[in-house]
Amino acid sequence: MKRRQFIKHTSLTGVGLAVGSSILGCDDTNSKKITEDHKSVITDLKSLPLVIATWGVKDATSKAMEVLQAGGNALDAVEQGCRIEEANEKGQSVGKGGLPDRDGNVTLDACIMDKHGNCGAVVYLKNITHAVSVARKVMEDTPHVMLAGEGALQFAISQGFEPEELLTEASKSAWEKWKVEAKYKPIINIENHDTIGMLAIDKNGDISGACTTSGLAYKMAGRVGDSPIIGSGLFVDNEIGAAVATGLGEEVVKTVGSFLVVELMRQGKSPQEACEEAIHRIVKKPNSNYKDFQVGYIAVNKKGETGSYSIHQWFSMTKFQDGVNEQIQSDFYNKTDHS
Ligand code: SD4
Repeated sequence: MKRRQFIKHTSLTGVGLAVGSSILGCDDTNSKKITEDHKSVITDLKSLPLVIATWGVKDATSKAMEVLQAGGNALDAVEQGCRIEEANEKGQSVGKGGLPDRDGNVTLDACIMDKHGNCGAVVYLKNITHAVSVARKVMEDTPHVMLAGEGALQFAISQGFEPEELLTEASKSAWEKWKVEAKYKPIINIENHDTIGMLAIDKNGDISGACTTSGLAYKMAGRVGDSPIIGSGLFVDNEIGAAVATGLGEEVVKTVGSFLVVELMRQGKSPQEACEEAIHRIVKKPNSNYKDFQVGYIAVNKKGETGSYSIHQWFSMTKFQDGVNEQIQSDFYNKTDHS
């Protein structure tokens, strides 16, 4: 996948909520009439619904947009969108076909968060492809926020999820090659795509998000990253906006990254500025060895503005808005090593 083109992409579209949700789905005739009188309003009308996701996952954003266009809510959209990549065996960092831990076990982490601030998560889940849907069940059908390991698996089975082998031939053979040298070093970017984090705003202007991953390839058995941790891998505040992270989870957890991005937006920063500041918190730490790892954030605010930023080049965001489903290269911090 070529990621040669660099596009700075702070979206300035969308102040939809200012004009009220009732007209967001209005027909063309109304749009034109309003446009003639108030030129700025046309952007607003076009801006919602919208969906963004980490990396190049147009099939996933397309599925989410299909749900949103049909009048579905943002929660259904992000779950359905993530399921596309979980089922895609070619993606080796999510769901079925994910790369295993050092011992050859595929273990999944996922979480989901709705417009009310409800959330659910699963960690170290084995043998169930759709971890994001199990996370949703945890949120909706238990008094808890997070289930781990065997308990998460048993819960999933009790909810009708079918256990299956998640280690595909391709991932098994990649693991066997890795075992020859067994170097334990996080890879900066996995070209193709990586952890999928997805954020959506529906026609009512409500926000939800989800995040799903098989975590770092060849991690230590039992290791859990940022992706299922509310506030680190994902955070949604329906009054302000939402953010989701990808990359070396340990670094995201240490800075409670997604919560930080949302709080920065609460203080008035745009999604782009907030993502940049959250990355700066990581790279500007004394003795930060940021040259050795990647972290990327994407964010959306209540107005439908979006942003993304990473430490290194080649992080991207897929965005579906105004009928355009596109992969956009992210701006990044470390320009000196990528000039
Ligand atoms: C983790 N953040 O488990 C995930 C993995 C990831 O790019 O996003 N890799 O740390």
